[in-house]
Amino acid sequence: MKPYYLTTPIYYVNDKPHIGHAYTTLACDVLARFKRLDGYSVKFLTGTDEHGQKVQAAAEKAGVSPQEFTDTVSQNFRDLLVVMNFSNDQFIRTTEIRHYKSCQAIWKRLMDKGFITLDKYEGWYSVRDEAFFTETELVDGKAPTGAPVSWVEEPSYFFNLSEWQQPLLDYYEANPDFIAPESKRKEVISFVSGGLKDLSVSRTTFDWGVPVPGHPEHIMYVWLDALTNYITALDWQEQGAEFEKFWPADLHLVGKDILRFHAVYWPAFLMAAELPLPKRVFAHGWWTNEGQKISKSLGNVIDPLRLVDEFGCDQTRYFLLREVPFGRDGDFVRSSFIQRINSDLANDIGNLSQRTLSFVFKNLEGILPAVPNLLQHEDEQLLVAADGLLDTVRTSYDQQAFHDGLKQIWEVVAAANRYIDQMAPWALRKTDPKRMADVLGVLLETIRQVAILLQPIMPNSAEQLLDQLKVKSDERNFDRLGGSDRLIAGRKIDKPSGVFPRFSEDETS
Ligand code: ME8
Repeated sequence: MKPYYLTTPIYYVNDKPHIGHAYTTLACDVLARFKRLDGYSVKFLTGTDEHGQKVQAAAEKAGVSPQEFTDTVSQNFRDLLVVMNFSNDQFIRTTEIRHYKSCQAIWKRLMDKGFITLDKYEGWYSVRDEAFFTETELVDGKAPTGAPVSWVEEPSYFFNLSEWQQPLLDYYEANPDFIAPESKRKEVISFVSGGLKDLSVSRTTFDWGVPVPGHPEHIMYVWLDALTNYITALDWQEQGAEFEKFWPADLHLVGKDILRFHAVYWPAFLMAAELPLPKRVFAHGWWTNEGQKISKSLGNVIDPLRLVDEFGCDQTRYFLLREVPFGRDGDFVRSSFIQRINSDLANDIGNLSQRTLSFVFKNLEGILPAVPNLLQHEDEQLLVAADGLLDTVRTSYDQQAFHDGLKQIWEVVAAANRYIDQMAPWALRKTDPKRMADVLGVLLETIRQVAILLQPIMPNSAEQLLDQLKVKSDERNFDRLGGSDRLIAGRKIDKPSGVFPRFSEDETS
């Protein structure tokens, strides 16, 4: 089986999980599930970033040690995985001993090659971004993100990032798919073309982090520490078999605010350490809430646990990936969410499957009909569309264009709804029962393919649909799609029940 390794950012534990965390991990989860069903051996990594000044300050505020603090808060992120039905293969924490070893090993490599040297840092630092800024980068005395900055003067080790400008530009040019979407790729190229400064990679004014080997008064810069998680998880420092199998990563999925760290610093560290570079870094956009920037001070943070509680897990998963083209910023509008639940899910696919299955249950004694051998033009049209879905959806997902993949699936659902109205099996019941069974066979086969393809997005609902269609669990992989396989006739279904409930606002609340 071909390997496929994909990662989410590791999340800072200074805060509760919010929609941003759920969104990135969701996109990875969908891709991981898709690739598994498509015959890949997948490793899907997520975890928590537990060092740095920001986390240390949060622990102090909570009145506990950083370790106790991270033990507690990191759990919130693991809880989110369960609630959102994420299928990660590993959860890494940067406070694990093996991660310390891995960071120290990469540090030694860079140091031995002469790429890290001791000097003194004088400049601006934003704790919120855990990033350094030059005077000219500041906007009204703050970081470009609006975070406060403070003047820092301390001895520091520096990584010779400036020397990696040309190798990075050459790499971007030779690997046009390395950074996506295209607009973000252009931004990175223009940033790097403007020249790179050497990067301060150690701090001495706090101690919550990985000590620099041989100089424990220095703590490694949290981003060098954090980025290294992607190879720690494969036990690269112990020459683990997983490193051999899965590195370089196929995809690092990140939010747009942290693209620079993944598309500039990380590849430079890896080149310097003579390790292969990841194949692709994709930066998604940011959500606003009903038109407003999301911020704690505005009190409009979107809690993914509440969304799942109110609207359902699969509904939330579907909405987040369908509503906004992945890679662009998007606005969370409650009424649009409800609209999608009622229209795309309850009406389009929910009704299609419910009325087809009910009809079979009532009129064919619940025995699944076969897809006819001799197809009429309309049957063929619908089946050709269903058979073609895997290829088009795969192409979209490979570009992280989840919204496009879903649109294509819904075009087939719409075609099936038109087909049922046009063929009117209820009218054929008396006049031509053989044709009625054929029509139902074509419909059920279309629903089967749609349900198999929807497993990565809505695992529970797709499972229920496939259960109702009596598709066995070993018949749900993508090698069963595309016309090579058909619905197995003759199996007896149970009385169907609706899989996609309507959502109505509780008038009393
Ligand atoms: O950056 N909409 O951790 P983090 C969409 N530890 N995404 C959003 C968002 C919004 N409104 N707000 C935040 C870190 N995000 C580092 C990563 S990786 C080696 C280290 C996204 O907890 C944001 O883009 O701050 C980022 O991907 C994630 O949520 C928050 O990460």
